[in-house]
Amino acid sequence: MATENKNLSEYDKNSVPDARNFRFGIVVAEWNETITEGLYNGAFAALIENQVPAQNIIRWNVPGSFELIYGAKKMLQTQNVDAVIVIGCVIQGQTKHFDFVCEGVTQGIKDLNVQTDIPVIFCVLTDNTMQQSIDRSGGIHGNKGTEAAIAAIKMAFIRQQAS
Ligand code: DLZ
Repeated sequence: MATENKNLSEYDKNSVPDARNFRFGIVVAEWNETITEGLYNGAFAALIENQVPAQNIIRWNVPGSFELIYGAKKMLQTQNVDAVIVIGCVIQGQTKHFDFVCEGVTQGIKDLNVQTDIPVIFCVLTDNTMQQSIDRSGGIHGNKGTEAAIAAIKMAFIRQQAS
């Protein structure tokens, strides 16, 4: 439930800041598309539920999770957003590719958070099986996209208050 924004030191962790004037970018990987669409739908619905106008939500697609870094960087540079959410799903296979993609995207998004002023929220599932990803993208373990959207609102608010 959105409440009137207070300053940072008064903030209650259980409430979600007023998000109606924020703009969000969402970068979505096309690999494991059924999962990333579920995560996107959860994130989009949570932003709308918190009064973010639909036209303030900018979605871009990229091929795979590794490309989320570049997609987020260009989103930050060109779209005047208050926070970016990156959405991907990497599932363990027979080769070491899983480790390289997970390591690359995690470090890349971390670097963006260190180097730029706009928060980038990490919504990349790194699971052993497809079922684990199904369970976390709108299944029995909820939707990590929803959690990412709430994190994005909170971080946009922190940036605004700390500017
Ligand atoms: C190549 C690859 C593999 C094997 N697995 C996944 C995956 O599970 N999830 C994902 O998002 N992307 C995967 N990719 C694609 C890489 O992220 C990337 O798109 C390619 O290596 C091209 O840079």
